Amino acid sequence: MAARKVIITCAVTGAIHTPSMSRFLPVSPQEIAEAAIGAAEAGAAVVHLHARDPRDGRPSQDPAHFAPVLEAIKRNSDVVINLTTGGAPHMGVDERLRPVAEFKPELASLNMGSMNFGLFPMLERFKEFEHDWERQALENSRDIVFRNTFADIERILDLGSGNGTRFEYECYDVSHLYNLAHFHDRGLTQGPLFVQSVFGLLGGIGPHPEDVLHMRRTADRLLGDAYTWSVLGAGRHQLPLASMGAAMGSNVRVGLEDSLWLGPGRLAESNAHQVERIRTILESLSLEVATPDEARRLLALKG
Ligand code: KMH
Ligand code: ZN
Repeated sequence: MAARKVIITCAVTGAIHTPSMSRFLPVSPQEIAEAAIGAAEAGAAVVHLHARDPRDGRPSQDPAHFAPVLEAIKRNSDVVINLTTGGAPHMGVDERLRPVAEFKPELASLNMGSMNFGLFPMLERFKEFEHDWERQALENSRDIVFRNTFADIERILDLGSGNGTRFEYECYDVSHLYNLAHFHDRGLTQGPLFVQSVFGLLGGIGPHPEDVLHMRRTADRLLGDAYTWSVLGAGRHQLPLASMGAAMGSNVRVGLEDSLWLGPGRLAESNAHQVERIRTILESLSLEVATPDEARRLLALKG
């Protein structure tokens, strides 16, 4: 029997971690592009991208900060590019949509509900911040709602269907699966739905194996064979949950957006290191890593 192909997504920088937390976090367009290309060479079929202002590393949705990243990646790799519509939790939806509106990517993230985004336990562990915006992020982080109303979601779906962009549906809890099923039942989404289930962020579902089982069973019940599953564990849960998901039939997501770590107390020196780690685990489970073109077929992307 042929081995199952597993899509590795690598989320290379995100908007949650800050440069003072790890000197390995990619910040400049060149660093973000190199990190994405390195991840692709290590086996990632998809790179999920945010951009940062190179002056101080703060998250940016300015297309001018994305353009050089996309050019460099496309010159060097056929990896699937997935652009964020989440941006950073403090941003409004207009700002968050700028890169997807401008670049019309094959794939983009779509967050399936509003939630508290509990950054502060993680931010509090870091005492020394080089930039004021990092300190402010810590001060504000108890009081932030990551807003994804039904109107916001519908607007992002509309934008995608106009551009041929498909989505990585980020589901941080069981209710987000119900929201996705609602849109699917209304005919506003088309399968295969790429469901990224996110575990271990305060404000969302926890990282317990029972949580993974519950999300899987609920997605099966609500979405049947209309969905393709992927698992993301935040922080130290990254590798254990990706491994558990893979053994249960999921695709996986790693990268410095989701975890700065390679092991206890050991910072990941690159995104590629995390991809190599999960790749070794997948191959030990007799699974094969999907190429970008295989991912395009599995997810029905426009290519
Ligand atoms: N930081 C991840 C858990 C987005 O970019 O739309 C969620 C994320 C959101 O990737
Ligand atoms: Zn993201």
